[in-house]
Amino acid sequence: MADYYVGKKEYFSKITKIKYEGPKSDNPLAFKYYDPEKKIGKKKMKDHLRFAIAYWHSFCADGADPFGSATHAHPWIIDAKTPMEAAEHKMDAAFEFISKLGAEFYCFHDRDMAPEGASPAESEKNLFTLVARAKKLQKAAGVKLLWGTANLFSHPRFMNGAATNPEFGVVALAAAQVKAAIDATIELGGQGYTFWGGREGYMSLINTDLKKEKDHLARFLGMARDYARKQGFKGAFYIEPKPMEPSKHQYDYDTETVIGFLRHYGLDKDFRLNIEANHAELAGHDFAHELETAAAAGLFGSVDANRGEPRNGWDTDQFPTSYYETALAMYAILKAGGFTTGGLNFDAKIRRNSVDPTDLFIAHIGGMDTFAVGLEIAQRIISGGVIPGFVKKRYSSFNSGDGAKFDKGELTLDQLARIGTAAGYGKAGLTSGKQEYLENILNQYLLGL
Ligand code: XLS
Ligand code: NI
Ligand code: NI
Repeated sequence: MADYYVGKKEYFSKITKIKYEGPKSDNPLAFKYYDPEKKIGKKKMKDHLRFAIAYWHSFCADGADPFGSATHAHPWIIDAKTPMEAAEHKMDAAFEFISKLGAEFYCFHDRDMAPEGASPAESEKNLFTLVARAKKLQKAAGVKLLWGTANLFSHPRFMNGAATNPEFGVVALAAAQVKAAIDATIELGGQGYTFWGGREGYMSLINTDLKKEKDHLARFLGMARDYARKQGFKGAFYIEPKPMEPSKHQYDYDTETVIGFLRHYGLDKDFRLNIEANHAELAGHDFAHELETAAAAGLFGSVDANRGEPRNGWDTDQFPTSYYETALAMYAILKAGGFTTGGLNFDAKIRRNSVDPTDLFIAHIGGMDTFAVGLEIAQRIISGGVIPGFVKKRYSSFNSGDGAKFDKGELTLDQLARIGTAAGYGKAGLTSGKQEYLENILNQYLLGL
């Protein structure tokens, strides 16, 4: 029996299961570093990394951009007679691809999977016809759902927002979509449900009631949470921060903003962060900064694994290629205890001019290898001990005596000041931060030395 799924027609017929061949392999269709069964610390690589494929970029996006039409002629669209038939073929292609690649998970928007109908009821019917099919294909292909979501940004009716729309009627239509997408996620055994606030923000303050819109967003999220829990959903809810694009300003600007928002509205028990590398960059942060910030608040959840282009100010959604970036990201993730419900979702797309049929495989292989290397380096940072040991020692004056009392909140400002005055200036504070030394060590780990 083949170790992958093929439907009525084989869409990637020149490709079979992608295997690990090791760093010396010159086969572009093999993993060089991602060895799923290899143990890193206590877990296998595949269980640390929990790779997911993004349905929208890989099977729906066609290479079109604001300056030119589609360049990717997907065979699963061309050979279909109706939108529903196209959706079925696309699903076959998706599960064939995911299982040949050996990714364990996928993520989808409602409209990626099923076309919108003439009414909300027809849209829901379309979705559930395809969800029933996806349920069978998940089983046949050995693939699971990491998270589901609703597309509340593509259709013109959402041009002024979804949950934050100034018209109540649009908010209600957004609810109909989210309710169905939650039901679909539950039906497919999804481990999470994501909210990316595509158009939940503003283009201009001059026509916007900012407070009302933020209140409405929180109200809507709370309602979605209550509904899903009532239906028995035990998974995680994620908010995916992004500072801008398509809006000028989005309310889920960055991790710190989202943490404040969740706490302000009492949503922090159920919602966690889904952090995207490219969005971190757009907000002026390092990817690892966003991960550590979420972890520090106990709200780290999942990752949209991609990269930006530092010279462009938009969401280029490229496949990750930097070991340095994935090493620091995986270090942050390991320190946070690793993934539970989350994983590494490739919210990334091949370039408009990447038109060879193998390019989609090669892009994902590169992304998976880049994260596998990042994981290896992160594990070296931890087991090498120098870097975490340095950080521990750097704060060791808070381990005992008055330092420990301060940490526990047992000192008043008056007492603290008296300790400082009594100790005098001496050499206080003149200790090296050793940044260059630690950076050199990190570079040694990067080369595996
Ligand atoms: C867009 C977002 C989107 C979410 C899912 O920038 O990254 O793809 O991940 O709605
Ligand atoms: Ni994303
Ligand atoms: Ni994005």
